[in-house]
Amino acid sequence: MRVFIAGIDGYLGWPLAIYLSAHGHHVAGADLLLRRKWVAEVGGVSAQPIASREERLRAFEDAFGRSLDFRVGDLTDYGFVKDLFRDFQPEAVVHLGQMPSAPYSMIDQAHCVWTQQNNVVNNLNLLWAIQEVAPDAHLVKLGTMGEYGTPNVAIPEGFFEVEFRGRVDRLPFPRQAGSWYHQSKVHDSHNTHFASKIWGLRATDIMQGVVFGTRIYEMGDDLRLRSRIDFDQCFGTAINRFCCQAVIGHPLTLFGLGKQKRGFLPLKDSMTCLRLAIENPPEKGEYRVFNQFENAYTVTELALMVRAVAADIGIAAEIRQYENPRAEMEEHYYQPDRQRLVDLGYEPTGDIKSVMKEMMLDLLENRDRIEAHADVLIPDIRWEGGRRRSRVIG
Ligand code: USQ
Repeated sequence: MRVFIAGIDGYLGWPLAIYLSAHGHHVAGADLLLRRKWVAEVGGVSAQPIASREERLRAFEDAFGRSLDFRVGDLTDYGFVKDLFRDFQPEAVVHLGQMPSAPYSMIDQAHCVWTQQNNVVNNLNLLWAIQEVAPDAHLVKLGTMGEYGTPNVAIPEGFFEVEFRGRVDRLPFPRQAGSWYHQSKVHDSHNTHFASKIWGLRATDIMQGVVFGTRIYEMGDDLRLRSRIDFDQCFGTAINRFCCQAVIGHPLTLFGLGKQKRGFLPLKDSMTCLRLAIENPPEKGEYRVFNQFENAYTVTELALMVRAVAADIGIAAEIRQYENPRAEMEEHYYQPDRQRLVDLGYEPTGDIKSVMKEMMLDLLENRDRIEAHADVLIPDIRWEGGRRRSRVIG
């Protein structure tokens, strides 16, 4: 299948290009290389060194014996997007090309507005380009489990049947985002749903949980194919940060009570799920929603697992509670469904400790890089506004 990846240079986009190519798909993509700039802006660095775009292209050619059409450009520039679609004629479009960090979107007015403008406009451009140039193409849009928030009832996959004043309907499940970034994804969901309805587009909106992992099998031993892994307060997500912290002997940073529960999934599960969505497109005019995660865990459960795995490889990791810089419920009900991908053949990894071990062994080789940037481990971006470093509370 001809698959276009928007955001092909990112944490998910680059592994997906390799993974889909290894599974026989014809891939092309675009990226403005902004992730590299954002991480530098917040003082971070990828714990694993990553190759430049040019080195990545050479490594791809060495691995697959063909060149990769990976263009540098801005998805908010409609002319750029339309030209790409005319040249490549995609059958599937995977949209991973957005600003993905909740804390980054909370820094100040400029970061909030930029995040929403960039994310909402570039998704609209992809929708328009599909409708004008490739109307049969299937949009696989990366949303987030965080769109739902943490309601005190079970979370279905996008829609639920509701009875109100004696009448019944199937309606979108309420979205209650927890950051300006998550809110941008809610806008995207509404726009994508609307576009499917009026233009008859096919779309899968992926409500993905928090991804972790340093590599996928298909990267082999070529270090130029490796993905980035961030550990700063903005682009480092919980398990990735905990593993980086463990290997340098920094306490694992639990925010607040640490009883916040989220869906998590290894990088390789994310790749499998995206492939299943791509290879099983919906009918024209169908907008469907998949909840995509391996399992739900509290952050304390994860920190304890990281500590246990660290102990197995001879590292004594300490867990500490820090003031929570975010406005979020620290103890809550959480029961999201995850059936539609299983119905398509997804088999959740199960043993996530083995993934954590693989990560820590990879990260041990790059301890110096993490140590040199350890000051980005303690958060200071606050949801109530302004900046103040979180103190230890327990
Ligand atoms: N947390 C800690 N300590 C840390 C980092 C995070 O306790 O050092 C806690 C946070 O308070 C939060 C939870 O872990 O309750 C998850 O935080 P995160 O930074 O791992 O993930 P989040 O900000 O929710 O965002 C990430 C990705 C985003 C994606 C989202 C999926 O950055 O792109 O949309 O995960 S979800 O969380 O399901 O919305």
